[in-house]
Amino acid sequence: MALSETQPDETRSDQIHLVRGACPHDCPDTCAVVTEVRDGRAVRFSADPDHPVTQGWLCAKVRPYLDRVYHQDRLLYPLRRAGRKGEDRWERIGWDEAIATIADRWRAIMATDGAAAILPYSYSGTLGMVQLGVTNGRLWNRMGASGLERSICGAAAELAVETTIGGRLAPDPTDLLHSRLILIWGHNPASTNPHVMPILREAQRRGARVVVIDPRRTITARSADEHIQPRPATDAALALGLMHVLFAEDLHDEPWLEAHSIGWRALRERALAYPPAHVAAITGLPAETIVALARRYATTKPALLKFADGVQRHGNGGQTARALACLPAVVGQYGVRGGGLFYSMSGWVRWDAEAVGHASECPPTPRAVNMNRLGAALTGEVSDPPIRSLYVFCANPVASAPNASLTVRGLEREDLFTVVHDLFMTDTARYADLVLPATSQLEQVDLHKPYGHRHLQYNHAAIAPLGEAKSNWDVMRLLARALGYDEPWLRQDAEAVIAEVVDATRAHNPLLEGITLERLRAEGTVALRFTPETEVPFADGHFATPSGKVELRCDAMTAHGVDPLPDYQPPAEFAGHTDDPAAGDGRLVLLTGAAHHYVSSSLANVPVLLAKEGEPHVEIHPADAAARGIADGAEVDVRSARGWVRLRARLTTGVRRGVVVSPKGPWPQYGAGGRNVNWTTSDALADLAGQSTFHSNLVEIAPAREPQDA
Ligand SMILES: Nc1nc2c(c(=O)[nH]1)N[C@H]1C(S)=C(S)[C@@H](COP(=O)(O)OP(=O)(O)OC[C@H]3O[C@@H](n4cnc5c(=O)[nH]c(N)nc54)[C@H](O)[C@@H]3O)O[C@H]1N2
Ligand SMILES: Nc1nc2c(c(=O)[nH]1)N[C@H]1C(S)=C(S)[C@@H](COP(=O)(O)OP(=O)(O)OC[C@H]3O[C@@H](n4cnc5c(=O)[nH]c(N)nc54)[C@H](O)[C@@H]3O)O[C@H]1N2
Ligand code: SF4
Ligand SMILES: [Mo]
Repeated sequence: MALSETQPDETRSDQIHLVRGACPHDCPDTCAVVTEVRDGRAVRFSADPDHPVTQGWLCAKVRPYLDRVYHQDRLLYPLRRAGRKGEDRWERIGWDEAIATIADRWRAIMATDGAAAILPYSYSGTLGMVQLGVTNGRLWNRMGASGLERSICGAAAELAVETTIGGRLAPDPTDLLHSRLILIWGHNPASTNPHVMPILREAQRRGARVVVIDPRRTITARSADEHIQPRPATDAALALGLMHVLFAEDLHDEPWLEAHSIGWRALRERALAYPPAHVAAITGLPAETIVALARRYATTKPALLKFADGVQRHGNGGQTARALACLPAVVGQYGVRGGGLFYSMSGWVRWDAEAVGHASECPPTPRAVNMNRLGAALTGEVSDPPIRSLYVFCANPVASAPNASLTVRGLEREDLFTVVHDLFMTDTARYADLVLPATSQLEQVDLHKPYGHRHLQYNHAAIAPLGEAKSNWDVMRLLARALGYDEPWLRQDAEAVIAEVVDATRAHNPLLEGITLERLRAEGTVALRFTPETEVPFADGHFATPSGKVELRCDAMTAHGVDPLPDYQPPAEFAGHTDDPAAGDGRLVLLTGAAHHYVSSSLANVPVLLAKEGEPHVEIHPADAAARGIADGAEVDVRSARGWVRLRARLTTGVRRGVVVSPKGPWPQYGAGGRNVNWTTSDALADLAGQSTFHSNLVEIAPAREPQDA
């Protein structure tokens, strides 16, 4: 069987073929995958053996992907609510009725309140350009619906990195092989960016030192050469402490700073306020550790700093990301192969915004609602007009957004018309008036632009849609027609959309030279056109900031209400908090990062993955557990100012004292009392970009009490 045959033909039942695709999940690796199809059914799902990053293997969570595609709980037909909201009683209806119902309700809402009363809510069920990007744009723009501030994940770091160095431009992952020192800062690639791990291992074999900075001994930390465990949300202080040592010991790269940055003297002055002893008191690290790390960072080059979004999901996440993005400049590591910053690739190719959304042909977006405030928005924070209809796709906010009890209260509103388009009856879908069945990646066409490597990945449909499932974009096209919009860009099929967006983007981005729909379809994986001059980011010394330099002092921050110099302020949630067991109030900081076997709440209903991940749990240090009378394996109630969740305690010395860890993702409907950890997390916004603050979460933990009280 050759890989050449990429188009299934459902009319013939005797065919066996291999179909190229892309993993759609929110993961930087965007693996190239191959589906083996027999008689119209996918029988094997595996990694492309020839892809330079995928390297022939898939992560533990996506390996059993056919269990998701053919899951017995797949939604196959549109459903209409037949009971109370949340009661999970449904009746089957046809697509014609579903689409007509939505169009009628929306027309009525638009007539009385305007389209601003309709809120589309989506995030990262798939990262495809068509099924997420275009679906998130065109119809809503045409209607003039409310926009969504997409700030649940990494908004603060995205803005901080862009304003500091001019773009989210990371090196090729294989450039890590040139690094001598790699700082993995508040990031857990063994779970969240797995295909970088073999490269890290090889770099270590070649003599590189890997240092992980994380309050938890993650899988990544276990194989590092050094693991540093600061208090949560103190990373900006740690970074400024490193700068203090670098400047004080004359280890900074002054000629580089002079030539390529602005504001380094002001930054030096700021760093003066962070001597090691002071930073030790803030971070809970020995002063010697801070001094040693600074010296190593300055003298072991090339030195690379790699972080992702977990570390900035705190009240001070914006300034944390600013401080981290400044560090490579202080030691002159931007533009050096194997050095610099590895945050994200998203800036190399930015899809032509007009081709994606056609906004210039549409009414202006009336307002943007911060997705972290969904519960608040639905219960009164957003008015004039209030939100009357919510359309959710590629997202599961009851499971994944903060302060879930408020989200649920909003979704329970009888006057709110909610539509959820998903593959499964998620906890969010249970509160819908209409539930629409979505296709899986094997049943839809899309194009992917990874944020962790420098190729484009085309996804062919491998099988026909299950039941009556429809793709996101196909539903948008049906709704557009029902609403009477006849623009050609609301009618194109997915391939025509891809051709339009790729062509428009190629016109202003030489990295896409020679890349067309035809090539993408035929080759599946297409490398961006880097040249020796462009392959190392910033090698030309140019930064696409207003000054053309690294903006250590970044005046753009002022407009965002943030100090133009990085600084350390504890998150508001932690005001007055101490983790000193003798002096504190006994509350602990709860971190809720990635689960190894799920992607957010996606995949957290696949039996084999549920078994591997185990019961929803919380890791706690044995000393903290003993002080609360908690034994290993005991049920505990975890309670914050927002609410509580019941979890199973796992005692481990792998977490810092004062810190507890419960991975995100478990479905509330499988949890005790129908809850997950987001019943405790905060919907307060961070210092920058309306960022979520999941990890700035103080909780009390005690042995579970019966009966459970609210
Ligand atoms: N397996 C798996 N992979 C995923 C996901 C998933 O759910 N599961 N989610 C995907 C998504 S949506 C994203 S955004 C990325 C996120 O990718 P990562 O950022 O790598 O993942 P997180 O687990 O969110 O956070 C990383 C680490 O930050 C640590 N951390 C939290 N607070 C602090 C702090 O204040 N200081 C320091 N130094 N460390 C801190 C946590 O202990 C955690 O180990 O992963 C993606 N990949
Ligand atoms: N406590 C805590 N919570 C967190 C975080 C944290 O660190 N701690 N991290 C946050 C982060 S980083 C992120 S990115 C968010 C992610 O939050 P969400 O974007 O809400 O991600 P999921 O919970 O995985 O929900 C995605 C849904 O999309 C559906 N889906 C998948 N493909 C398709 C498709 O093609 N069409 C349609 N219509 N649906 C599809 C899936 O079945 C799934 O139900 O979670 C956040 N939640
Ligand atoms: S989740 Fe990430 S590592 Fe796993 S298959 Fe998908 S892209 Fe690859
Ligand atoms: Mo995310």
